[in-house]
Amino acid sequence: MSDTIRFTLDDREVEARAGETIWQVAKREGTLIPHLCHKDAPGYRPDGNCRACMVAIEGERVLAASCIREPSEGMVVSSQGARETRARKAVLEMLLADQPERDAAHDRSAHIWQMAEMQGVTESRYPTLDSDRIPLLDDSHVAMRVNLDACIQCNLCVRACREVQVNDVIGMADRGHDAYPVFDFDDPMGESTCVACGECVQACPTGALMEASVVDEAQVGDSADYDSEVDSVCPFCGVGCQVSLKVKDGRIKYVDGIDGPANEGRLCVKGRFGFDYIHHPHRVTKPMIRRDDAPAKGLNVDPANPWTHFREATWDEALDAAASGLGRLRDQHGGKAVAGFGSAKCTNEEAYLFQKLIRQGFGHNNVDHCTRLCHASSVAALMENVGSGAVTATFNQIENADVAIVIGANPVENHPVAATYFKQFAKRGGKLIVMDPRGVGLRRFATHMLQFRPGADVALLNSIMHVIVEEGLYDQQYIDAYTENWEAEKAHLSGFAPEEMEALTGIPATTVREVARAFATAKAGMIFWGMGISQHIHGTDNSRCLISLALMCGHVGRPGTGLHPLRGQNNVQGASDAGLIPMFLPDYQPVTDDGVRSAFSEIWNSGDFSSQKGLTVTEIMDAVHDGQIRGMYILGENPAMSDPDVDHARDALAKLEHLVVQDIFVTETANYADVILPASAFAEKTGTVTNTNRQVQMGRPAVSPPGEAREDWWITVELAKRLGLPWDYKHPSEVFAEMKRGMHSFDNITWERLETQNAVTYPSLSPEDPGQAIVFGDGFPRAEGRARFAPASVIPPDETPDPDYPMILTTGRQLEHWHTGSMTRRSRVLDAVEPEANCSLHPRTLRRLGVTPGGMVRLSTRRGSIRLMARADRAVAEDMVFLPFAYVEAAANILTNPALDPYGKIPEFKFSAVRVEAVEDIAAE
Ligand SMILES: Nc1nc2c(c(=O)[nH]1)N[C@H]1C(S)=C(S)[C@@H](COP(=O)(O)OP(=O)(O)OC[C@H]3O[C@@H](n4cnc5c(=O)[nH]c(N)nc54)[C@H](O)[C@@H]3O)O[C@H]1N2
Ligand SMILES: Nc1nc2c(c(=O)[nH]1)N[C@H]1C(S)=C(S)[C@@H](COP(=O)(O)OP(=O)(O)OC[C@H]3O[C@@H](n4cnc5c(=O)[nH]c(N)nc54)[C@H](O)[C@@H]3O)O[C@H]1N2
Ligand SMILES: [Mo]
Repeated sequence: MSDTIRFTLDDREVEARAGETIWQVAKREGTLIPHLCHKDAPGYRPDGNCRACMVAIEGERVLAASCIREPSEGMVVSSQGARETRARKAVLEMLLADQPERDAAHDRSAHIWQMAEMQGVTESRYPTLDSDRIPLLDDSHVAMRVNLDACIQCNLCVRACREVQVNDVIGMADRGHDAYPVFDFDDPMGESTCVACGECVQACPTGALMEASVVDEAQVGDSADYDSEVDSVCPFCGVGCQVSLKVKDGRIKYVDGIDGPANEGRLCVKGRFGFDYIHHPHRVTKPMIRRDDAPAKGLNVDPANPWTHFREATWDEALDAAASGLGRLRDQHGGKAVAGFGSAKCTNEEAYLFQKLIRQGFGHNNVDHCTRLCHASSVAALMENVGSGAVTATFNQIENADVAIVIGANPVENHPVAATYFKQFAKRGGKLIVMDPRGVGLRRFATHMLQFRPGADVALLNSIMHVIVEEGLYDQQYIDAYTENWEAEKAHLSGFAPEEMEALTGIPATTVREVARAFATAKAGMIFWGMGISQHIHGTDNSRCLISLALMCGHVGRPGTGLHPLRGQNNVQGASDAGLIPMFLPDYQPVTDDGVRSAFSEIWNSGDFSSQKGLTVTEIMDAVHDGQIRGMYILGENPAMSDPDVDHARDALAKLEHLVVQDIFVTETANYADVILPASAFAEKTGTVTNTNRQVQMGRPAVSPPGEAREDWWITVELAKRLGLPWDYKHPSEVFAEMKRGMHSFDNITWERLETQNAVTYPSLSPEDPGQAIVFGDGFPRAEGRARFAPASVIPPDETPDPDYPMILTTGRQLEHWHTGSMTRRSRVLDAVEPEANCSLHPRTLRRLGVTPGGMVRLSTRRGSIRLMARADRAVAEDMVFLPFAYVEAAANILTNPALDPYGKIPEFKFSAVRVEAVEDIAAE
């Protein structure tokens, strides 16, 4: 049987593919049939409720809604005849009768007006209905406006909220003509559980739901009133959503999601509403030099005047000062006196130039970035046992899975668009196994929620694998063909019966057995993980267990299978690939390999540099304290907030003889600078970034950098020249071309391709191949093509609770804020939603401490203490505190333990012993 259907559309013979509707075929053939309740975008199911797309079908008495009707063989369809055109006009006229006048419309360019124009409808013959039934304006949300007088009950917002983003906030109240969308139980939008992804606003065809930034006080607006629109990539997380930035008068007015390979049009609150940090008055717009009369270096937390200790300078003066300060240290003490932190927020080209500057300009490998605090341990385990640090499958592959594990990750808040796919997977019957000490948002969709003891991952994962071995559920064929060290792993696991591990994990053996069976017997299973796995002194062991689990079940290399550490920063994958790592040159080629170094010396046309692995982020800070490192160049990182035991890091920054900081704000780190170089934000520059899916995407400038701020790559090149390097790049495309010479991952990916296609996944096997979503189907990039089982033993956290510090502190993130807050606390919408430093404790714990929710507590560890507001949250275990690290006034990292994982050198951000006290008690002390 052929899977195409032949039918006649407007006197032409056409073909429909399986599952295509008449509307879709018509569109493909060049006829746009008007549509309102139907959104032509991935994820939107046709609903056929508005009747704006009626067509006539020969032999049928009534007209059919083309958006939902599939053609059948030999069908004769007419879309332009008098009868259906008249019917469609009538529908539009009836709907327009109830719309505000176009001049006073909430969105003068709303889809409904375009459709009316297309159908030749300018005014309505029908009377306006009684306006009493219209609910009043709802302006309770800072980011969106609800004006239901324009609502046509098309149900798109409900589908957007429930089916596309799976947030389940919007529903329809009442029936028929009186139906209207409500938030939760008819709450004002701003008081509902809405997470402000804005999908409903993007879907609404009338302007009933609008971005607040598009309408004026009178609720009148025009979404087409912009000067330019630019396709680029979201600057926040590693999902890499493609965005369309609408620019008016040199400012971003609003943002739409577009059909990128990772996001298919979806966005989250940060991507859609968090763009305005780039217009904040705190932007550094001129190069700055520390004043001669500035006090000793330290934190100046006066947010109103972060510039106090600096004076403006010209670019020439600032670059000369920056370069001569670093150059002098190099000349007096050797290149190793200067180290660099590059950025995962900048582009691939910028990351590449940064590591090249340190290696070529200073002769060593003391260059690192925030990956060290992030997935360093995951990458160490993946490199060691799989032979490659990147994901083996895109997160979107969950569409083909029947079971998925999400462990130590909170994607609903931290990778919200990826989470929409996870939620859809669960809704269509996929088995979702969530493992986290905290009851994270995804638990609502989980078939199994294992809320286990923090730090007990190895015990839990080994016990799952024990069951798989004991019950013979492993995939012997796969193991024989593609792995090594199985017998050792198998023997090792015998000591981890779930009945015995229960005391450590808190998870009943029966649950462990169920989960083991569900994962091992599935046809296709995926594993996703995050910081709950990586940020431990046994982070590498945690990841080794996940790798072993996937391998023994043969869940790698096929559709719906794979290992996926959810990468964090927008370009942490790319920055790591580009060699912003002390042990690796681009593409993870070891610095210790003479052949590799000589290949790069040749590309760079320069001499050799150190064959010694460089120091990592926290080791660099220690080396500053030891006096070995005296100067630093820090690009787009904020270690004065993000490093563990941050007082130690701040003291190191203060001790530096020369610090050059290149950022868009005077961050806490920039407070310690001698020279601040004003950079351009992502929306102001050209360059490529690589997301968690290995998708290389093109970022384009939408607006100009403010004042004299310049693109990061330009600044690094100017510094390099002043440090005596023969660099003459004039455009990022030249840097990209050079990168390709040393990086096979970019084979078949060219700048020109990215300019036209926006995204290519690596590896791409030919100039036409969009790239491989799944890798390692036929073996691994290791000896004999085999991945390796790496048995892991239980290691307790570095610091365990005791009578002085009886509880467990865990740190992490919240939906609205980005890391150290530098960007999101300067975004109007995001800061309004989450304005105050907070931590979360179980309500019973709060009661025991005598703290009412919203009251103040003091948290103290062996490193220091902070005060902040405490929230009640049943998702947190009774002996734990969850603390986000975005707030300088209560900086989480004053408390955290800098103890490191020996392989990944990642600190134990997820476990410290802490004391919690009510602030009233403190006052009474
Ligand atoms: N909104 C927002 N999104 C972000 C970021 C942000 O700052 N804000 N940052 C981005 C970056 S760089 C990263 S790396 C990602 C991080 O994204 P995630 O990995 O989701 O980040 P976290 O919130 O740090 O921690 C994840 C989970 O680990 C759990 N956990 C704590 N201890 C343990 C443990 O011992 N075992 C296990 N299995 N789990 C544990 C916590 O309860 C938490 O739910 O997010 C990215 N996305
Ligand atoms: N307690 C605790 N600490 C943690 C973690 C945790 O879970 N708990 N997580 C760790 C993890 S996973 C990470 S990734 C790190 C993140 O640590 P950082 O990377 O230090 O944190 P960010 O706030 O993302 O810093 C990015 C900086 O880049 C600047 N910036 C943004 N765009 C641009 C640009 O285009 N050009 C330039 N030049 N600058 C730009 C921002 O203003 C900001 O200062 O934090 C780590 N620290
Ligand atoms: Mo991260």
